[in-house]
Amino acid sequence: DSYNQPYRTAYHFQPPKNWINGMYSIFPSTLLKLSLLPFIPFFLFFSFSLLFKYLMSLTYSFSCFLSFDMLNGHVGVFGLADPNGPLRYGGLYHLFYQYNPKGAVWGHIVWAHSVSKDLVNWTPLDPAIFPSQPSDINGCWSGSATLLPGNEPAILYTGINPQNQQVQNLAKPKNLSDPFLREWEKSPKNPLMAPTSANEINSSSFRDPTTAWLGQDGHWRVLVGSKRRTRGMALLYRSKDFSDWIQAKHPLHSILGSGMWECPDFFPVLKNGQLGVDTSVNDDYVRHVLKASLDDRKHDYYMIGSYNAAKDKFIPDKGFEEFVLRYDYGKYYASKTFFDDGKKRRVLLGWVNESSSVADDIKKGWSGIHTIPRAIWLHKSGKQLVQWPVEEIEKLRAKPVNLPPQALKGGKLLQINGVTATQADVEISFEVSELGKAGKLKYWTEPQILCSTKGSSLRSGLGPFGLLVFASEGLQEFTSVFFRIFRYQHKYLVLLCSDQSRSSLNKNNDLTTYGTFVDVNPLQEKLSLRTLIDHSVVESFGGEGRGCITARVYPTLAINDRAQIYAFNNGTADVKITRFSAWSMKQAYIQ
Ligand code: DQQ
Repeated sequence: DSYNQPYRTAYHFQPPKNWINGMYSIFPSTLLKLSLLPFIPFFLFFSFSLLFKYLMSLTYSFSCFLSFDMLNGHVGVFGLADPNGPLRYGGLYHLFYQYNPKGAVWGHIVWAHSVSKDLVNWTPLDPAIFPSQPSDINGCWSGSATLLPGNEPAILYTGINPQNQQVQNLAKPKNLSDPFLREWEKSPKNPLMAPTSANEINSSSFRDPTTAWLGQDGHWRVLVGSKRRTRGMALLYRSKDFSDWIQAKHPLHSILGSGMWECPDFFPVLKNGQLGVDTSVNDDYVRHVLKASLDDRKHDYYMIGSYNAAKDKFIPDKGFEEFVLRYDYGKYYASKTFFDDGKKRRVLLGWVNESSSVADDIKKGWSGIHTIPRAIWLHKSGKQLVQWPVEEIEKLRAKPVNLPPQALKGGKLLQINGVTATQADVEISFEVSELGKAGKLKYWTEPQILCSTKGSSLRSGLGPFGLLVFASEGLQEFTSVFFRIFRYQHKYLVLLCSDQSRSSLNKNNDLTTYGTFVDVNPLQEKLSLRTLIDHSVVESFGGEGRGCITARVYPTLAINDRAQIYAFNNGTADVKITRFSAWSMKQAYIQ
C-alpha cells in the first residue's frame, strides 16, 4: 500500500498501521472502555473544533490552556506526539507516547505503549496509562520514568483533572515480573503535586515531570515545567519516599522572557567520552544539561552548566545564559532522553510533527513520527552536544553503493544509482581546497535566513554542495541538503541547510527551509553529512552529529520508484568527494 500511503515511513516510528483503518483491532477492551466515556456528538464536536481552531488562530494565549499538539488531533487523524517515559526494563526498551486513540476527540490523550529489543523494531501493546481517575480524567499528558532502587519503574506524568487543571500523578507497574509492563496502577494519593492558592502555580502551565534523580541526602528530586508571566522555569520538588513531594522554595532555574518550558529534561553528561551516565550521577567528571521545549518558539533548546546539589540550582556556563543551542534545527519537539544502562549510553527521542496541511493529514489518516533514537554526549570542546543515530539502525542497511574519491566540479550533478531513493541512509564527505573562494559574510546573519535567502540554486563561492534527495527526474521537485562556507571575522563558518522550498509541487505544505552553523574547521577537517531518507522524512547529521536538521517533505512526483538521489555542487569552486556510501534501508517492524 505504499502507493496510496507514499509518506508512511519504513523505519521511523509512527502509529501502528492498523490503528488507522481498524483502530479497534489492537486492543478492543481498552478502546471500548474509552469510547464508553460520554463524548460530544460528532457534528457538534466537528463545528466546535473548527470554531476552536479559528479561536486558536486568533488568540495565541488561549492555546496555553490546551497543549500545542492536542490541536494536532485533527478530526479523524490519529496523532502520535511526544515520546513519554522511555526506559529499559526486563531486557526490553519501552516507549510510551502521546496518542489520541479516538482520533479527533482530544482530551482523551493516552500513553500508548510499544516495546523493542533494539530501538528499531517495535511491537505495540495496549495503552499503559489512560484517563481513569479524577486526577487524569481529561487526559494523560507527558511525563517521565524513573527506575527506583530494586529496578522498579515509576512514572510521573501530568493529568488533566475535572477542572481542567494540570496536576502530577504517579503510576507503577502492576506486575514487575511482566517484562512487557502491560499493566500500570496509579497511586490512590494522586495528584501528588497540584496547583494550590498558596503556591501560586498557574494550573495551565504546570506539566511534564522529568526523570527524578537521587541527591546525596537520599531525597529524590524532580522538575516540572512551568512559567510565571513570561518567565519560563523548571519547578523543583523533593521527596523522601517518591510519594509525598514538597515544592522547593526556588525553581532549579528560570529565564525571564523564555515563555512556558514544556517537556523539561535535566541530566549529567561525561566531560570526556561518549558513554552515558545515570541521571543521579553528580561528580566532577560530569557536566549537566538543562533542556526545555519552548512553547513560544516550538523548538527544543538546551544549555550546559553545573548542578549545585547543595543549593539545588543549575548554573549555566558562560554563553549559556539564554537558550541558544537546539538539539535539532528542523522540525523537532517534546524530546526526552533516558539512560540505557544496557549499553551505557544516553538515548534521545524526539517527536516530528507533519509539515503537511490539515486536509492532507486527514487524507493520510495519521500524523506525527519520531526521529531515529540518537545517542547523545558532550563534544570534546565542552561547548555543545553531539548526536548520532543508534548503531542498531545500521542493521537495516542493505546493498551498499560506494563511490571512489572524486572531484565534484562546480555546476556538476552526480546521479546516485542502485539505492532505493525513498528509503536510504547516505553518508558523504567533502574536502574543500579553494577556501580563498569562500564568500565573505559582512555581518552576523541567522543561519536559517542565510539558507532561505541563498537557496541551493544560488551560486556563490564555496557551495552550495551536498545532496539532492526526493528529486524528480526533471528536477521539478527536490529537497537539497547542503553546505556553504563563508569567511567571517578571519575565520571560516560552515553552514548546513536543509532546503524544502522545492520539495513538493503541493504548495499547501510547510516548505520552510532550515539551517544551522556546524562547528567544523574546513582547514583541518572534512565536511561530513549523513542523511536518513524515509518517505516523508529527511533527517540530516552534519559534522558527525554536531549539526542536526530534521525535515518533513511530501513530494508529488518524486515518490516510490520515481525518486532520485544526487550529489551536487552549485558553487563556482570545485570540491572533492572524499567518501561516499549509500545503503537501501530495509523495512523495520514498526507495525
Ligand atoms: N504535549 C503534551 C504536554 C506537553 C506537550 C500534551 C508538548 O504534556 O507539554 O499532549 O508537545
